[in-house]
Order: sequence, then C-alpha cells, then structure tokens
Amino acid sequence: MKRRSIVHIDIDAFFAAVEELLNPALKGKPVIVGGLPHERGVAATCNYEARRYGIHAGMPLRKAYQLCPTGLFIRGNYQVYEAFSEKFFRILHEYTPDVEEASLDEAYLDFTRCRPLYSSFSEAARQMKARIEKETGLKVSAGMAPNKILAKLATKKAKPAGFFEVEEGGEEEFLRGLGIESLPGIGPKAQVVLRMLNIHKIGDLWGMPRPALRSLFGLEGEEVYLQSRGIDSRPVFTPTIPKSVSRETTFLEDLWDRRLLLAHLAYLCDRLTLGLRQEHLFAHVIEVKARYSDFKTEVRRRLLLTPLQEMGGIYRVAEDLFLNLFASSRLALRLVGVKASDLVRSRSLSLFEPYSDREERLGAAVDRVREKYGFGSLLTVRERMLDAVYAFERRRGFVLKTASLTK
Ligand code: DCP
Ligand code: CA
Repeated sequence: MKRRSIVHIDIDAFFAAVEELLNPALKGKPVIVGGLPHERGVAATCNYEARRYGIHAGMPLRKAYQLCPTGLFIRGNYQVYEAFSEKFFRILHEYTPDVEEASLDEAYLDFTRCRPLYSSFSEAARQMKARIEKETGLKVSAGMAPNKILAKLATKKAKPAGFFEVEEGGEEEFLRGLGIESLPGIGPKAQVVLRMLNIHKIGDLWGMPRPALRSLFGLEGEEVYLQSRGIDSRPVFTPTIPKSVSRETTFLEDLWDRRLLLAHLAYLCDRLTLGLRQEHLFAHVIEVKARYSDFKTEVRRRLLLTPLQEMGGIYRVAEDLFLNLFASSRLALRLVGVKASDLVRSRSLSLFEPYSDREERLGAAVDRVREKYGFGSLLTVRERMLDAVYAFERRRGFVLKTASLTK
C-alpha cells in the first residue's frame, strides 16, 4: 500500500482552556471543570496546572479538592465547548476533505489525496495548527505519521502545544522508548500483568511472541502485537456524503402572493443551510421546485462552480431561480422547495480561488445565537412575513404545515 500521510490533532486541556479564554483571570491557576468541590460527580478535565497536583479527568471532585483546595472549580458549559469544537472542525475541513471526528476536540486527517495542493504536508499541518490556535485562541497538539496509531502517539509526544512528525524509517526508534501505557489496547489490568513480566516500554513488547500475547490478552493480544509495531491499516473514516439535502413545504392554502412565496423560500433556505453547516457540506447545485394548484411540478436548477453553504448566497440563487419559474406561472402554488446537491465537504481546495470566509463566520455566529435562544430568535424581515400565516415559537421557529420541517 502507498505510504499515507495521516495527521492526528487534539486540543490541549479542551474544556479548561475554553474557560481560561473566557475568563483570563483563571490563567496560571489550577482549573478543574466538571462541578463544584463538594458536588457529586467527577472532573471532566483540568488544566495543566491542576494536573501537577495529580488531578485528572474522571477523578471524583471531592478527591480533586483534597489534592488542591486552592483549585478553581467550574461547572462548565457544554454548549460553549460545542461552538468551539465546530469552529475547530470547520478549519480542519478546509485542509482536506478526509476528516474523521474522533471526539469533540480530536480528529484524524488524511492528507494523502491532497498531494497536488501542498508542497510539504508537514508545512501544511503546521500551518493548520497555527491557524486553529490563532482563530480559536486554544492551543492544539498535532502528530503526523503514515497511519492513525502512529499519528496519535506522535500527538501524545507533542503535547502540550507541539507538533511531532514520525519520519519515514523513524518508526522503530519512535516506538521503542514509549511506555506501554500509551498503547490504546493496553488497559490498566494489562499494564499490571506486563510490568510483572518486566515489560515497561513498547520496545520490550517486541520480544513477546504473538501466541504469548494472545494467550495473555485474547483477541486484544493480536491488537497489541500490531500496535506495538506501529502497524495500522484502518482508514481515516469519513462519514458518507449524502446525495442531497432538501427542504420543502406544502402551503395551508394555495398561494399567489409573490412576497409570501419568497418568505417561504427564504425560511426553507435558512433551514437548509443550517443542515449544510451541521454536516460541513457545500453545494455545487441548487434546485428550486414549485408545484401548482393543478399538481404539475416544475424545477429549476443551477450549477455553481464555487460551492455554497451559507444563507445569503444560497437564497440569492434560489430567489433568482424561483422568480424565473414564477414569471411564467398562470396558477397559484401549493408547494415550494429548495434542494442542495452535488455536495462536497470543503470548498477551499480550489487552488485558484481564495475566498472570504465572512459569510461562513456569520453563519457560525447565527448558529451560536440560535443554540442559546432558539432557531426563531434570529430571522430576517423577509422570513418574519410568515407571521401572517403560521404559529411562531422562538425555540423552533415557524410551525409549517409539513411538520418534519420544523425539527
Ligand atoms: N472529557 C470529559 N470526560 C472525560 C474525558 C474528557 O468530559 N472522562 C471532556 C473534557 C475534555 C474533552 O473531553 O476537555 C477532551 O478530552 P481529552 O481527553 O482530549 O482531554 P483534554 O483536552 O482536557 O486534555 P489533553 O490536553 O490531555 O488532550
Ligand atoms: Ca484534548
């Protein structure tokens, strides 16, 4: 198999780092996120200052308090962390379409397909790391290697805030000195057994024959055998891209009023673009559909050389298509819909077309407000014309006739 270029990237002390960013007075002090000292429950994470006291994720809060009574304990706000996570992934998707979201703050990227775009993958990875740090204000660590396990171990070595690359031919040297506990296949129990056998480093594992590992750890033993040699053929798992995303609605009664029709169209575009942003998708084709009172259906579509994701751009195209279609209509309409297809995960892979991400930032900001105050909290004047027709809920927006659309 061709040598791959895999990057693993992970935000340092994620929840705690966000808290420090929101409240700079916390900087330099031990911070524990997850609850107050005397609450039940465990620490979700803590910053590196708190780790010096022996505190770690999963530790009961009371115990953390005993270890560090001067620590600053914070309950935490998951929605805020999610917003940072979204931004993190948004940037990653600009560097390659092959991104696997391993957790809220951790990803694998496969750069192999992007050979024509970058003169040096390490340079691109370093630049990506720097950009994330600049745009989110959080520190990240990254590792680069020919497969996922080595890339993840490289990140571990790079922490905090570093970048480490396992160069071709350097795999053995890299692995030899790492502690056995760094292999995901070796849990606390296995560690005890191996240490009794005087095996502490990954290099020590190489002397153990495959059957011996298997008899010690069962099927896991096979994993350990491969992991300890840095063998891992798992692909970077990219969720499949849907064929299309669409939103449509039948009206309560047939409509002829152009402004009200456009209000529906705008609202549907808004719901559609929310879906696109959530899936990190951009559309090369926008299609508008209208059904007349005699049930005849017409569609108009447009191919876009630069794919779109945001409300502003998509609505402009949809409006244009709709007006073009409506101009020749003699009947009232009973349904209107908008569909995005020929979807891609990233748009900035175009070599020739630098683009402004102003609209994307606007989209992310809109999502944040809505997350907090509800979808209906931010609608355009055009969309609010639907007040004349539908019940409105701040949490959900308008209650259209097609119930699934208000989800
Ligand atoms: N998390 C959690 N409960 C856990 C582990 C983690 O809620 N048992 C949350 C809090 C972390 C975030 O997930 O901030 C990311 O987990 P990581 O394991 O990546 O840990 P950190 O990012 O906090 O620290 P590190 O710098 O070691 O990556
Ligand atoms: Ca992390």
